[in-house]
Amino acid sequence: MSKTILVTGATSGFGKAIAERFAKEGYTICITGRREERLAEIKAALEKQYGVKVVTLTFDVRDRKQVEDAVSHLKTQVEHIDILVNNAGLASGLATIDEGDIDDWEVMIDTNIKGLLYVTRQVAPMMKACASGHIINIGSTAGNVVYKNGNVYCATKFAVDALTQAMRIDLLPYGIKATAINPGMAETEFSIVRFHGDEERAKGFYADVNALRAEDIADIAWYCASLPPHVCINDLTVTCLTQANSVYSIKEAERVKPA
Ligand code: NDP
Ligand code: 8X3
Repeated sequence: MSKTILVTGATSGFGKAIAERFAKEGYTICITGRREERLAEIKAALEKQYGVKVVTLTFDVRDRKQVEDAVSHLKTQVEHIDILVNNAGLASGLATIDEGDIDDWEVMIDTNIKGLLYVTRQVAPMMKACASGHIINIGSTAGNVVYKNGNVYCATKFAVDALTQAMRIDLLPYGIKATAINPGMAETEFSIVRFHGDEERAKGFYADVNALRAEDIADIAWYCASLPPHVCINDLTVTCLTQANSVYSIKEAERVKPA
């Protein structure tokens, strides 16, 4: 019987790449997001290319009832969830604490913290019942070190770090692994969303930094998931070569190239 992975926020970026990486390994794939058409396209592509079963669930992680209904439906489609990747998330805006848009703050807190909790609360009991499973939370370097204007987004990712630690403790007796993957700058739709659809500004953010790709994070998720049963990566921070942490980065042009 094939193993099953549930990836939230799989309509683009990391989530989409993680779904594809695990489809390549023969997993049954459950993908979620709000954009139904994209989920349908990804399902068709993965089924065609890898011959795996793909289940799509269209819901907003901020809506507790939608999350409960979606996971209830999922239970009729798959027997067990081996891996949950809590990936759905976003930054909205970049402003000082005295000028930030409170609506942006609500969206980030509701998605990155409460959404992650709603999904986990539904899936963790399924894993507990089988005394096995792996929860991979996508944190961020923003959850290691706060950067200027990052305030609330950083706070949500600090919360993801705390919750990953908490999950590892609470689920320890049941053999359930909890891993935080903390990426630095990666060129996905992330900055387009952060800058409220300003694609030029988003492009400028990644100019000449050779940022991480979604596929890099997918390979890392696969690495964490494919280790022997007794080995659990607790947290893993990854940046591109021109970034040291969430505060310090340079441009490719500033890097001394090997002779
Ligand atoms: P993308 O914008 O490309 O993908 C975000 C995904 O999250 C989409 O599939 C989106 O789906 C989903 N999503 C957002 N809000 C909701 C919601 N309310 N309900 C359901 N799904 C939602 O960005 P990334 O792939 O870069 O981001 C993925 C995760 O990685 C996020 O948690 C982000 O904070 C984190 N991260 C990103 C980094 C980066 O530099 N790119 C670095 C470190 C961490 P849809 O819109 O269809 O609902
Ligand atoms: C996303 C990375 O540095 O853009 O979590 O906040 S950063």
